[in-house]
Parts: sequence; structure tokens; C-alpha cells
Amino acid sequence: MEEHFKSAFIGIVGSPNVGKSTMLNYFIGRKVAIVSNKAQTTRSRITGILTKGDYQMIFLDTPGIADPKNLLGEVMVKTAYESARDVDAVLFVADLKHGLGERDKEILSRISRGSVPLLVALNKTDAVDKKTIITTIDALNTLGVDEHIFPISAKTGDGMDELMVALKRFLVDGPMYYPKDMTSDQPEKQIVSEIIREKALILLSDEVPHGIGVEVTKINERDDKPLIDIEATIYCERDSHKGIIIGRGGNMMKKIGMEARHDIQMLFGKQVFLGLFVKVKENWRDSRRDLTDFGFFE
Ligand SMILES: Nc1nc2c(ncn2[C@@H]2O[C@H](COP(=O)(O)OP(=O)(O)OP(=O)(O)O)[C@@H](O)[C@H]2O)c(=O)[nH]1
Ligand SMILES: [Mg+2]
Repeated sequence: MEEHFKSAFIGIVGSPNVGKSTMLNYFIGRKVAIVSNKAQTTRSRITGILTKGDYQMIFLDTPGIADPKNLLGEVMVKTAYESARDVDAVLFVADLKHGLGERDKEILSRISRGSVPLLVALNKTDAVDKKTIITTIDALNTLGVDEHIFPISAKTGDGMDELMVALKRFLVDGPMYYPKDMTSDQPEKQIVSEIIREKALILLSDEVPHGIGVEVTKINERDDKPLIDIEATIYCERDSHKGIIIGRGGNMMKKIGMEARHDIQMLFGKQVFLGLFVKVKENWRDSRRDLTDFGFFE
């Protein structure tokens, strides 16, 4: 039995905001990666694991590739391209609503130069008409991509079965890399900090959410009751941002805290006390030391 087990590593790459993380969550059947309508939601490589019968598929969701504006941006681009190497297949995701932009073309040309098989998912079929889908496929053909193109909707599931069938062809004989009930390799602290960052991304606007980093400093389960105490600090880049995050009368913090607490409670199945703090860490996205503290460098 063991020797027939198959596995595959699939790298998911593309421009920001095209729906890579939504797709990862769909494949795994639960929320592994945070999602928002803001570009650059994903900052690190997020592993999602799907184990079925005699195979295991390991998806690597990556940060959207964009021109880096700071050191964090550089690290993100590097993470994305590295995840497109040393995998059994790379799944390039594009957004049908936006069509193929210059950045998409550049990413495509870079990843198709390697020896890793390429599949293309054209996401958000639910938001466009048939003609747009055909035009985008034509554009891909012009770029030399003729096969393995899948119009899908990670939101509704349209076309996702066909894509999964295609991905299964890249399974190779290999071990079960992760225990079969494991869906992600993210440590608890990271999951919690990502949930808080997601709420900040969704609730805040302009440049404020992009400069936010969340550090979970405490997760403590009480011995005497089903209750978890969590403390986290939201870092931002400027004093003015701190004011916006706190909000009038503490309203914004309250909102972020309430929504995050809801999700964290669902995750742990226990009541959660969430203590949130806000601190300013100027230009942390350009500081190697701060980025190391946040876990972006080994
Ligand atoms: N209409 C529609 N919207 C979608 C679909 N998939 C994702 N979205 C939306 O697109 C936005 C971006 O989704 P994400 O999954 O965060 O995109 P991403 O590619 O991971 O983004 P980054 O992490 O920033 O690179 C969110 O608002 C999603 O709800 C889809 O199939 N249809
Ligand atoms: Mg993402």
C-alpha cells in the first residue's frame, strides 16, 4: 500500500489580488490563508495540505508578485519565485476581470523558462462574460501558452474539479510528507496573527493596512476552564496610522478585535480573551532586523 502512495508539490503564483489564497482555501476545504480585496495580502509562503486516499497534494500559496517598494516587498517576490522552483507543477493564476497585464506576462515568461510544468488558472469566471474568457485564452496562446489553461472561479468552484483532475496528473510516487489530518504547517501563533492582520486589512483603508505587522505575544489556555487568553501587538509605521487603527473612542480597535476574536474562537472551539495593543515601528518593512523579528528571514 505504502509504495503506491503518491504526492505532489504545487506552487501557486501570480500577481497580487488574483485569488491565489481563495483558491488554496477551496482546494483544502477550509480557510488556511487569509483573503482580502487589498493587494499583497499574503506575505509569506503558506502551505496547504490535502490528503485523500492514496495521495497527498501540498499547495504552496505565495505572495502576489509586484514591484518591491521596500525590503519586505523584495523578500515577498523572492519567496514567490522560489516556490515556483523545486515543485512538481506550478499553477499560475491570473484575474479575468483585469485580463493579462504586463506584470502577468513577465511572471509567465520567468516561470515558463524553468523546467517545471506549468498550468494556468484564469480566475473569477463568475465576474466576467464568455467573450472575456475567450479573449484572455487567445492572449495566452499568443504568448505561447496553448495547453493546461483552466477558466475557473475559486469563489463558486466553477471549473475547479477539472483543474484538480489536471493537477493529479503531476502526482509522483512519494511519501506522505505530512500526517493525513494536517491541513497547514503554520504554527498557532502565526494563524492567530494572520487572522488579526486580515481583519485590519479588511477594515482599514489606504496605505494603513499595508504597513501593519502583527505579533502574537501570548496564547495561554486556562487550566480551570475552556478559555484561551491571547495577547497581540499590532505594529504600524506612523503615529498617524496608530490613531487611525485605534479609531475614535477606540472604535476601530474594538471592531478588529471583535471580528478577529470571532474567527479565533471558531478555530479553537473555545472562548477567547483577546488583548490587542498598537505600537509604532517606523519603517519596519525596510529593516532587516524588524523583518527577522517578524520571521521573514531565517
Ligand atoms: N468574483 C470573484 N472574486 C474572487 C474570486 N477569487 C477571489 N476573489 C476575490 O479577489 C480578492 C483577492 O483574493 P485573494 O485570494 O486574497 O487574492 P491573492 O491572489 O491571494 O492576493 P495576494 O495575497 O494579495 O497576492 C478577494 O476580494 C477575493 O474575494 C473569484 O473566483 N471570483
Ligand atoms: Mg494571497
